[in-house]
Amino acid sequence: MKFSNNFFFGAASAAYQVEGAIAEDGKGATNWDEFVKIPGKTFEGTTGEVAVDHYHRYKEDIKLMSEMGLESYRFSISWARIIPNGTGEINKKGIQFYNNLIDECLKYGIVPFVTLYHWDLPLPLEKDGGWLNKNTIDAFVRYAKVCFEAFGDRVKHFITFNETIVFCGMGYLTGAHPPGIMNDPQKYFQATHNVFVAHAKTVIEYRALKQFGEIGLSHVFSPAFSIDNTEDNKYAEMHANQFGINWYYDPILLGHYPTYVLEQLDTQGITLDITSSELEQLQIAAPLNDFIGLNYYQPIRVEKITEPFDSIEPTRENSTGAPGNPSFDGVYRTVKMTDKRYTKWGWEISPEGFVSGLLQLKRYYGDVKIYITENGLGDEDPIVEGEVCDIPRINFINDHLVAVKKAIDSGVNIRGYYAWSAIDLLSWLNGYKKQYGFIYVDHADALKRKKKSSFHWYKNVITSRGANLKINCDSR
Ligand code: BGP
Repeated sequence: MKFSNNFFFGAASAAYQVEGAIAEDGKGATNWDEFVKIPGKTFEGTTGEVAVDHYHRYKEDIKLMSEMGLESYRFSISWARIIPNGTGEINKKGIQFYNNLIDECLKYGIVPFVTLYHWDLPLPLEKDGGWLNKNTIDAFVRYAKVCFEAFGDRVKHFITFNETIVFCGMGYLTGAHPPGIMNDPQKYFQATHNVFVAHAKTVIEYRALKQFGEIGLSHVFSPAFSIDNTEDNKYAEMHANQFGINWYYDPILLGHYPTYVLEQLDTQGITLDITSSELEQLQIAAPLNDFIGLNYYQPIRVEKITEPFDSIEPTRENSTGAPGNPSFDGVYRTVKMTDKRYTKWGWEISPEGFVSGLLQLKRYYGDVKIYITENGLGDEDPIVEGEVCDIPRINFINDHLVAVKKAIDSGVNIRGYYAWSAIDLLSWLNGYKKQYGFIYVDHADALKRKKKSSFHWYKNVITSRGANLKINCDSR
């Protein structure tokens, strides 16, 4: 159970969830700064105003990460810190902040892995139509270029977008994320297409700059499995994977859309504004893309809907990953199974589903380079005699790292693992109650940092390159 020396053991975060300082040093407002003001949108009305104050405490945080032995830190850049209104002037103080953060990582030999878009869109762009407005594509490409030129000498790993399916799905189908629109598949698919084009144009731009680093994007990886072997439910599995995996991965890795989904959209009367030059950009960019990032939390179990059903009003709870929802087109629903294990938030715990999904991905896309850019357990960590004893997180990450190793041994080209998250942070909709970090943040005591049990455990994993992982954990 040893991982090779060129495999990154990392951990991740995102600007809005850790930084705070939302209006400091010239930063512009974002879609999220506005959205969280709407009553009922987030748990107890939590906002990113302070978050865990990483903006001011990044030195302390990076030092702790280095004590943990972290090899790479995945964080995102807030577009509105770099270009406050999204398209206009560049904010020198924003550039300075990320220069400092990057340099701090490098000081300790931690490789910075940078996400350019982890959901916080400059507010003026959202007001002008956000990802439905094709001007946002060009604005993003310019912002990306500014980042490449400012940071590319030291940052050699860039992720363009984080989880298109989530910010577009929650933005235009369930309304749980900005811009808060519900049940509008037309807008949802158009937004995803515009994001893919923005990715493609950015990859082409990156190559032209000859920075000799890597670029890719991170997708949710939630492989669908039928609840049984009936023909109907197997069909539901295929349909769910076409819409949840192929629609997202094909345009990036193969440079075109899956025919099945295009035909389905046609029958559903969804017509997208896709130009031939955009399709050409997708094709040109696909072979220039270096890797795909996978954010794996859980698989989905699906069954075909055969009877008419009452649609479920989306709530914060049911739109954030717990099973029970019909698909937007009413073809299948996700199912909670009695023989599976679930987290307190109802997310299935399935390292075996991870391995099966990875093997399927390899069969479909071949030898593509993969980073696991997120994986972790959201929990309310127990505090025993002042110590944060997050044993369930240790078990979760242990079992998923074992799954990653199994997949590598079966020929899947995985080059790194980033636990979500390095430090406790703001969950978009679940506030501070749902914790993911190796480092605890005490909200009752001036945001003091404290090492959890998992901190010491992960340090050992990294030092031993996985030799301390427990392999026989099937009985959990
Ligand atoms: C992913 C996001 C992360 C993070 C994680 C956990 O989809 O990329 O930013 O939030 O999910 O989600 P949650 O906080 O809802 O449990």
